[in-house]
Amino acid sequence: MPEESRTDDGKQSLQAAGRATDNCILGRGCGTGREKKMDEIHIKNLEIYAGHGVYEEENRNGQLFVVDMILYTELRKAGMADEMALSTSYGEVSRFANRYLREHTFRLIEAAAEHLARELLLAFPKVERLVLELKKPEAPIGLPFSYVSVKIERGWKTAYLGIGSNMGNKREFLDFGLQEIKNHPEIKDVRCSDIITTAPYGGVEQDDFLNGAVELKTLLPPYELLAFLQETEKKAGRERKVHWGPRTLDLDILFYQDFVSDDARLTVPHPDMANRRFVLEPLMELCPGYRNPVSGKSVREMLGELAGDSDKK
Ligand code: A4P
Ligand code: MG
Repeated sequence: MPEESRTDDGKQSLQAAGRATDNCILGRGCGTGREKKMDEIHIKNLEIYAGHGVYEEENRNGQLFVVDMILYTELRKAGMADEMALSTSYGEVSRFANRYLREHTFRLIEAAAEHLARELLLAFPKVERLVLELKKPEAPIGLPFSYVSVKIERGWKTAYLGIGSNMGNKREFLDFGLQEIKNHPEIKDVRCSDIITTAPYGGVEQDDFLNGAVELKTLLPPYELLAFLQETEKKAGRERKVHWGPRTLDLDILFYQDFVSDDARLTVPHPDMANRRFVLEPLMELCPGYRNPVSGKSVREMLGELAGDSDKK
């Protein structure tokens, strides 16, 4: 893959992006790629009696666990309307956590916290992310201490994918890929651009492509999202014979929130996107104001710079 280009003024541009208006056509905050400042609901020292531990008697007898949570969400509408349905009930969250930790048994508090955070994020859709601390004040250590704990932050991340096909029934392969994405339990709010027919880019002589872009929210970290997409490509009969060659289904991660990685296994943002009309045009439909966290340029700016130019070969 080509080396990505970093600009010195990337950081400054990102600050400017924070002031830019949200161009997302859904108006749900996917406009710039930066994590939004959110309101918070706090739950402190919630006491739950449950059976997590590596020793069998801990599982059998149970002990006290104490949970602290910060739920990041929007509270403005609920605050203005004084309406519970517009917020997330701290009572329901507390009872959910109590039930979940009592009904399941984990050896590690790491596992108990990880699974509880996931289940809370799936069950309470207004919560964008949360910080969860799980304390174990009666851990069998044999020394005086007040508690041991793990503290994790988890949440929904917005990602953009490029999808493409230029073999067989291209439309069916794209529909299959999209359906797999929609069916994943840790992916939601999936939106696809129009699908366009594009001439092959990159010098390999091959059939025309169908291309599009997909917006989604996911609980999967970047490498887990990549693994799922590669698995989906495989299910669609994808074989890797020629670099940049024909494929039944290609699923690339273009952006993952403001995550940056130049690892060959996962390069994000996609390093060549600024040269690819077949990537930028579908993205323009979904998120014109989204800023590349490396170059600081928005999708609209990248496409503007490509205008007149055909895809650079
Ligand atoms: N990889 C690194 N970063 C990523 C990322 N952000 N998303 C790694 C997905 N994969 C990423 O990919 C090769 C390796 O890239 C993987 O092992 C993965 O870990 P691949 O899908 O096996 O091979 P590829 O797709 O042939 O290579 P590459 O470099 O990803 O090519 P692109 O960028 O997918 O371009 N012309 C038109 N009109 N439309 C197209 O869609 N696509 C390509 C391929 C060429 N010409 C095209 C189109
Ligand atoms: Mg690819």
